[in-house]
Amino acid sequence: MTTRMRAVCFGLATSWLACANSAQAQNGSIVAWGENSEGQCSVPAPNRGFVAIGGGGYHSLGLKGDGSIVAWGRNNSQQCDVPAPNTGFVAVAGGAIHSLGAKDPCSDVGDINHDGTADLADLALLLSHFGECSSDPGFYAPADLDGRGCVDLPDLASLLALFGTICP
Ligand SMILES: [Ca+2]
Ligand SMILES: [Ca+2]
Repeated sequence: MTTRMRAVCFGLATSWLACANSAQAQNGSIVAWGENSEGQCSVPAPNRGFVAIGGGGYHSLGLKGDGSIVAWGRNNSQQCDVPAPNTGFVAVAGGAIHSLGAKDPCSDVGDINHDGTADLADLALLLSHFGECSSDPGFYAPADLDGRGCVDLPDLASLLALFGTICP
């Protein structure tokens, strides 16, 4: 998967508190520096696979190539608690104490591989990860359609119910 970084963002507008973010396009890692009072420059491991980033007041956001968002730093208003299901995101941004994520219009129709249709390829993908949970090393979040942490029967039922759906 290509992991070219698409954006460089900055933290809080007051420059003396700003935490600047940059990135290396090769492996999609994030390099952060500056004010780190809330851990906003301490990118969580594994620091790879990011395709876009966003900066909040004292928190930072990274969008991964699998469509999930990683958020870290100050979390006093739950700005780092990405709502479930943490999948299907295509863009991310940070406000002073809030966060924003834009979803792929196809993310809720069972199109796990983002090719525009919920079909056999998605079923094969789901079945190849069936039984995996978020604590498992090979866990593939996009196959966890309901975002409850495991690729299981509700996800399979959901995909079968949406089978054949073409994305808008
Ligand atoms: Ca598909
Ligand atoms: Ca699930």
